[in-house]
Amino acid sequence: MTGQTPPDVEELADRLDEAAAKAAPIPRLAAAAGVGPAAAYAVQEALVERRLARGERLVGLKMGLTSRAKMAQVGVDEVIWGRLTDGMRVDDGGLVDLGRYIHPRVEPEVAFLMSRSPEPGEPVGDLASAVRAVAPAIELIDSRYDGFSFSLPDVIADNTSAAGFVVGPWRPVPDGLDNLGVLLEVGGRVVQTGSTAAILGDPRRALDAAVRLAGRRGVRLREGWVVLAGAATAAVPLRAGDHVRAVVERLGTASLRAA
Ligand code: OOG
Ligand code: MG
Repeated sequence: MTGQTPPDVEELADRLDEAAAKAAPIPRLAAAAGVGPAAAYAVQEALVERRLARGERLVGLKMGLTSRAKMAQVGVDEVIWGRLTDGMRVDDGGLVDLGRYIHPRVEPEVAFLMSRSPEPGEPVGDLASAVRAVAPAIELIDSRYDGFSFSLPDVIADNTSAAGFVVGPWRPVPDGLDNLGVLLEVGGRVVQTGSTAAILGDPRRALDAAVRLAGRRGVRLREGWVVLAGAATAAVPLRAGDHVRAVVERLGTASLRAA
């Protein structure tokens, strides 16, 4: 970890932790606290530390805003990353209790399973050998801010809105991952369509970004970790009774239900 930890990092992490625990939104906090992107990652780390202190385990990373559709939806245009814990995991086909969230949304994703820890600065071309499997996934995001509205440092501090994730069946990485059709269905109706090409041109680039950006903060991907590449389409609100499926061509389906 580099740089000076601003004195209010712990207090800001407490506010975000409490908002998530109570499912009660809070006003944006970064601008008033003078928090830029670097300090925001320190808040994120402190926020996730609270989960780890309660017994959760770090199981991977998520990339965010790796597609134009997502950048446009939230009005922030930089690639960001957050941390995934086992407490956020939802079984494939599992039930999500909406009472735990503020204004949850779902989005279709591609997940990678790491077979080893990539070296810092490892060329993108070599990263394929660090991946054991790939799967369709759904990310459940839930901004802890009023109106699902935030600046770049706000969303970084809020662990990039991470709230839950479903991973479908793992399979070996196919030759091409760069132009697979992506659908998001709610109740059997297609609500979003896209392509994996929307994810930085190829979801493998999201993996490269994960290695580089997390590496800058001293975080290295580990064997067995999951990496979410970032949504290929905009996210949609999750409502009670919804049955959500993400379908990725050649990879298959991941699903969840909301109660
Ligand atoms: C920020 C998280 C973005 C993605 O896949 O692009 C993200 C948000 O949209 O609230 O997870
Ligand atoms: Mg996402």
